[in-house]
Amino acid sequence: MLKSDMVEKLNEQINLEFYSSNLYLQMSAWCEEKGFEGAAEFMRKHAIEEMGHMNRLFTYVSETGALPILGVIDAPPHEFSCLSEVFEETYKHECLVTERINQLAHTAFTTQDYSTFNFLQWYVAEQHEEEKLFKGILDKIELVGNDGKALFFIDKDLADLAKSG
Ligand code: OFO
Repeated sequence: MLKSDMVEKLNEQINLEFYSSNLYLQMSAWCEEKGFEGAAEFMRKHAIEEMGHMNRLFTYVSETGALPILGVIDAPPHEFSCLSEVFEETYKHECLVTERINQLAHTAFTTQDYSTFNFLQWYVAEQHEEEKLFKGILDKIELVGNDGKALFFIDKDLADLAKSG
């Protein structure tokens, strides 16, 4: 049985995962509109992955006899100045998610909710991967620069990444 404070925090995380999914889906639309098809595909795939993160939490809350409650989800931004800004924002967002997961794990541990602490380990590992992934893309963009030709290759790279992931 989960403590009500823990349920509330897990529900907040459910909402944040929805937001992540919407953010990446919205970013995919921006990429598509600007002709970055590879980036659009990558973002769209990642939006689906975020729904997976949401679902995993939803199932856990539900299975422990508590009620998942879906709240209002903020609208994500839909205007970006360039592709590198999009990826700067994704990396910033993933760092925020990591912070939230760490806070959740801390609460679970300090309240001796070892079941939730154990459940959250998957997210701890996943956030490491997510930060690595987005930081890697960002570094690559910074390396090749922001001009058209360079971005063409970045876009191709993202298309490959979307296919392999
Ligand atoms: Fe991108 O990890 Fe969930 O939010």
